[in-house]
Amino acid sequence: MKTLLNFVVAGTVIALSACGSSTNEKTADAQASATDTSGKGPVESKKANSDYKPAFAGQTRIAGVKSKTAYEGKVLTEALKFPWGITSLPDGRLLITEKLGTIRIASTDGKVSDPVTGLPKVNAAGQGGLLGITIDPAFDKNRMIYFVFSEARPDGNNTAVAKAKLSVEENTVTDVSVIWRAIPAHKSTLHYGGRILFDKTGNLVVSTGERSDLSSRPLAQDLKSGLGKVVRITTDGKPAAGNPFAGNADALPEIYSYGHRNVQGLAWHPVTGDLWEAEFGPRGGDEINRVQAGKNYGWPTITYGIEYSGDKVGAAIQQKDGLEQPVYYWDPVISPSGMTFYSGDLIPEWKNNLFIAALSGSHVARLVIENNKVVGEERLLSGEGQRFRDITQGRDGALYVITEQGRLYRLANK
Ligand SMILES: [Ca+2]
Repeated sequence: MKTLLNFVVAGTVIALSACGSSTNEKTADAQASATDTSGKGPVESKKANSDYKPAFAGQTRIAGVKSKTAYEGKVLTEALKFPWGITSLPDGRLLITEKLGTIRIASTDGKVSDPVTGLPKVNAAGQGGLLGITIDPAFDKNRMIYFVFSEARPDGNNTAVAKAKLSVEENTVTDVSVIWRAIPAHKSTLHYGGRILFDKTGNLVVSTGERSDLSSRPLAQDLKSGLGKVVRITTDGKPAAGNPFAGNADALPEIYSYGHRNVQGLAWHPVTGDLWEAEFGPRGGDEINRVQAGKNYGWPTITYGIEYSGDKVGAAIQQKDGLEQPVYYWDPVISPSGMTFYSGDLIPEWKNNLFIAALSGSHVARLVIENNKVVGEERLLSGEGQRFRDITQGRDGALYVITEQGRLYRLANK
C-alpha cells in the first residue's frame, strides 16, 4: 500500500490545460458536433507494435481535438482503496466498489463512508475482486444493488453477478444472492470482464472476459460458454426475453454478443440508445465496439494486437467476413477500463462524446463520435500520473472518475 493514500487532499484543485473561456455553443446535436477536427495530428505519437492496416480510415489514430471549454479535474478524496466501479445514487452521492471486496459511499464533497458489510467473499487475486456495480431503476423503493465479482469455485474461478439490498442505514447489505455465473470456472486470476448496466427493458447487461489463458481463449467463440461475452439477464439471473440465441440448443440463451477478450467498459449512447463497449486487446489491440445483438466481435480469430511475447496472434489476420470490426482501436494500448457517454449540460461541447478511463494510458480518453465513427480524440487528466479505472456521469452533470491509486476526481467546467 502506498503511504500517499494517507495524505488526503480533499478540495485540492488541479488546473488543467484548459484554453480560452467558455464556449458559446448552446447545444450539441445527436450525431453532429461543432468540434474542430481539422488539421490536428493524432494524440498518439509512439510507434505501433504491428504494421497492420486499419479496415477503414479513422479506425485508429484519428485527429486530435482540444476542448475549448475551460475544465478542471478536482481531487475530492484519495481515501479509496483500489476502487473499481462507480455509479450514482439517486441523491447524487456515489456508490463505489473497491477491488478487495468493499463498497463505500462518497459524497460529492469528498466524504467517504466506512465499508458496507455483508458482501460475499471475493477472490481478489490478480485482476479479480469486487468489480462493476449498478443500482436498481427502482432503488428508491427497493434499495437493490447489483454487482459483479470474481468468485473462487471448487474447479477454478469465475465471473459472478450478485444482487443485494442496501440497508437504510447504509452500513450493510442483506438478502445477498448470486444470480449468474460465467461458465466454465477456470483456474486463472485474469480477464474477468466485470461491468454491469441496466437496459431500458429493466434487464441487466454484463461483460465477461476469456480468462486470458491460451486454453480458455477459444471459449470467447464458444456459444456454450459464458466467457468472452456480453450477456443480458433478468434481475433473477435468467436469460432476458428477446435475446438473439433464444431457442438455439447450441447456445447459452443469456448471450447477447460474443468474441470478446476482456470487456471492462459498457455504456449506452444517450441518443441512439446503442450499447458500446471497450475491451482490452493484447499488445496493441485495445478496442471500442458498438455492440449489436448476436454479433461476433472476432477475438481471438481477428485482432489488431500481437502477443505480449511479440508473436502473432493465431493466423495474424485483422479482418474476416462475419466478424465485426471495432469502431476504433489503439496501438500501443491505453488499457481502457470503465467508460461513459456524456449527456450533461455543464460542458455542451462534450455532449454525446465517449469518455474512457485508461489504466496504462494514465488519462481519460475523450472520443468525439459522429455517425458511429470516431472523428476526434483528446487525452484529459494526463498529467496526473494516475491509472484511471472507471468513470460515471453524476446527477449534477459532472464526470466522476476513480483511479487505482485511490483518488476520486470531479471533472467539470471551471
Ligand atoms: Ca474484436
